[in-house]
Amino acid sequence: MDLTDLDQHAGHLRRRFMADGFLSLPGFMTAAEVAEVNAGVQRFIEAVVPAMPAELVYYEDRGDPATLKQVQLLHEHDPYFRSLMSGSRFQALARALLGEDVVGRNLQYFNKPPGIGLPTPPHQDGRFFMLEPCTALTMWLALEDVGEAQGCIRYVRGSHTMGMRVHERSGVLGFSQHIPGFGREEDLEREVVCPSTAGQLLVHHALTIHRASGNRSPDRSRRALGFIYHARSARHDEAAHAAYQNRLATELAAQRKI
Ligand SMILES: O=C(O)CCC(=O)C(=O)O
Repeated sequence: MDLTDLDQHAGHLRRRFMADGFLSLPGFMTAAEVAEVNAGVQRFIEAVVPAMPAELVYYEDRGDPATLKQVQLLHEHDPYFRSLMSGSRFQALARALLGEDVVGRNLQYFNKPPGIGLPTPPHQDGRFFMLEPCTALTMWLALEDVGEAQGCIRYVRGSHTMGMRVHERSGVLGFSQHIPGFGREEDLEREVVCPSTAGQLLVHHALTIHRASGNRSPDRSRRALGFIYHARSARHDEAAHAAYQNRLATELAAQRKI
């Protein structure tokens, strides 16, 4: 999808996004574009990750670099990822969907390594954002084909209209909070399973409940990039956010998880 397509379809995409709380755009990137992003990710993992602070890099097993599961703030550590975040099609889409100018907050790498990648617990991203109002979204770009066996994303359709659910500590590295009451009938019957092909973009509102299974495949990874944008008019409580991140990093270090 290029910027002209985006301009043409912006109204329709925004209506669907606001109604369902998520959007799925197969072929958002071509195979050649995804290959370029994958090369950028590989270079980043080899050249940049080793020098990054431990609280930005998570492994399923921190003694084994092959089990890398998450990296935060790629755009703050590398010009290529900065250019994907700002002045890009991703940013233009975020602006079109939120209906106003946006601020790029985080560009993350997600993986679920074969066989050991853990489930993503049910949560609403807005719980971590410290934003008022919670006008924000996350884009999830599939860097390879992701089926149910690898733990594709699942969204609860319409959950963004029902407010913030109670969250509590999950104990899962990378997803610090979860919704303990998830699994009611209305959660499960509205849940949409979203297998994706490489280059497909999923977008969800910051209040949309989502989760994913673990990676049961013995030999296929499950790599993706996550882009977080919020509306420029939303107030971000920088101090509360930094305090939460610091507390979390201290706990994770004490538990020897990072
Ligand atoms: O990749 C995943 O399983 C979860 C991603 C996620 O929670 C997000 O992008 O908000």
